Amino acid sequence: MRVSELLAPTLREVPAEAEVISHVLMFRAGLIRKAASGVYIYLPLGYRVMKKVMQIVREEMDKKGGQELMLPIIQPAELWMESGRWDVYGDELFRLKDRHGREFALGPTHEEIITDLVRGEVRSYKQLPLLLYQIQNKYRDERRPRFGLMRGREFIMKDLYSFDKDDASLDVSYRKMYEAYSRIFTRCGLKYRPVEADPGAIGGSGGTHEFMVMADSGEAAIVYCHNCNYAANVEKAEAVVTDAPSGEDMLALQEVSTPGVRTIANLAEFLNTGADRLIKALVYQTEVETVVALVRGDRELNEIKLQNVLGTQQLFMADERTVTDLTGAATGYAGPVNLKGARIIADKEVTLMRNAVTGANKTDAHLINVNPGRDFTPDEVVDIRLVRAGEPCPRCLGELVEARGIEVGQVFKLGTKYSKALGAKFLDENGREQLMVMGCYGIGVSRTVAAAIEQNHDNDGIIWPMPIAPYHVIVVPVSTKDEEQMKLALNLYDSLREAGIEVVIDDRNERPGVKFKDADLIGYPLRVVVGSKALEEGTVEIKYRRNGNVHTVKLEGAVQFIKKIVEDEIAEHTP
Ligand code: 9G3
Repeated sequence: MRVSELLAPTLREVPAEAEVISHVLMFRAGLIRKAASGVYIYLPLGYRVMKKVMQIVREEMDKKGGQELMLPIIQPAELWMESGRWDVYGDELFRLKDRHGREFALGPTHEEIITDLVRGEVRSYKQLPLLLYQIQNKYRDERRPRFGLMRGREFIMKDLYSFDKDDASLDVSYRKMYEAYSRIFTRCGLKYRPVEADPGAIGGSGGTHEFMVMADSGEAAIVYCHNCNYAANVEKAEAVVTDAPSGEDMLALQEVSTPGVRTIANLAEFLNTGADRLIKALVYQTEVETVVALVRGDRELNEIKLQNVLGTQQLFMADERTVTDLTGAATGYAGPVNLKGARIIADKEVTLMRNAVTGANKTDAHLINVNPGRDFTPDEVVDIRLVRAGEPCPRCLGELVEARGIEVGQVFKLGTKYSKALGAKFLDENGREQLMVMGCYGIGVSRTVAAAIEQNHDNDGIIWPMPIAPYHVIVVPVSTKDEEQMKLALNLYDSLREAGIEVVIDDRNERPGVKFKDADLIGYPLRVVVGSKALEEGTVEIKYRRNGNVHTVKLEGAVQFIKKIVEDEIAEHTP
């Protein structure tokens, strides 16, 4: 490809709304343009990268016995009503009507339609397991589309659904997908981690893992163990209680005046004690009740864990009015002692505390020498706190480390949630009717491309890993007006193409500095400069985008040299 003919409109300026570097760089490098909020055009270079990721995904899905099909984007509302999800997803579901007034959704995911297909076509255990997948646009009307391709309203997803005859067989399908995902992200040249995750609203029967591309800009916080292979999304990470119950004698409960002291930090300072001696009481509301969650003062509540304990759709911090109605005090003075009208959920650690401090349910007052069991009894004692770096690993008690990541894949065991709702059954070995056991497995293809950039860039632009680069090499003739030089450059370009290397030649009549800046911005892994030395000495300069290393190479050997680098780097990422 000649750069003079390529639609790759590079820009110096940064788009005003861009909040993350991948968005900035994809826009500036001419990979994408915005069509509407959260809806993007993939320009030729951007789409080449997408296609590479899709091809890797396709190969690994096929290797595991996945069968590619194509489901409709337009899905009848009736199926969503049958699963009960037509009303669950509210405004996030793009809805439309046809000319007859029939209702449809633009597919945000395809559990309903695939289950409908399989219930109609599969009768016998002999036809199972089935692994069916597609790579297709998905639609979700996000409240706030953000971060460019990271959270679009239209995005490319690979979604595979597994149908098995029992749980043991589901385990096999799940493991196959887990392995395939590991291979996919390795082959893309990305640093990633599979982590245990919270299944969230989709529910299901058991395990779920998320595949995280590691990047400091990532939205997801994870912890992993230094010692063993435990890794989890912090939403899910289990807290370990290593402390023994305190041996202190219980002192007499006492109210103290704490005027204007409402925060944990202020209270610890005011009483000259550690935050780990305080009990933090957080008032929450769900659609059915008010609850008070208790965690040690130096800990943070994990709202996801609390929501799972409560089993509710909604969870939000109570407003001032609710807090005042409940405690009879201003916010900042809630506590569990003599509190009526709310369920008290205590973190496990709280029950080990002795002579602790809590709010007195009275403005400007706290209680000291509060002892769980003596002064209050929680309705439930559970793990509801956030786990942080430095804490012990729940598997081996090694030390946990914190990191950030971008979720690019997820694997779920669904169990019979959808097969039950839609009646997807088969006849087993004994001729008895059974529900199919399902799994679902997603990869955000467009998000993977954005995540690759978040992980691989510098101040000058993108640094593509070789396996997903839009082209491997750019040939830059320094002076396009110099006919001899241009001829050598074009010869090299032709030879590279013939050798199966993906190459562009920057034949534009621009200053070399402009070409170099664009090459760095777009992030071709290799740049070959054909300058005066090509004629004088028969050499060209080959520069690695990733580390800036430069090699001067004889023209005759240049193709071999480049081919070796390209092949070695792809091989390096092939497990
Ligand atoms: C919806 C809307 C948004 C959604 C969903 C449904 C997320 C929804 C979860 C999944 C689970 C898996 C198959 C591939 C792997 C992930 N957002 N989810 O179900 F109607 Cl509007 O999509 N699906």
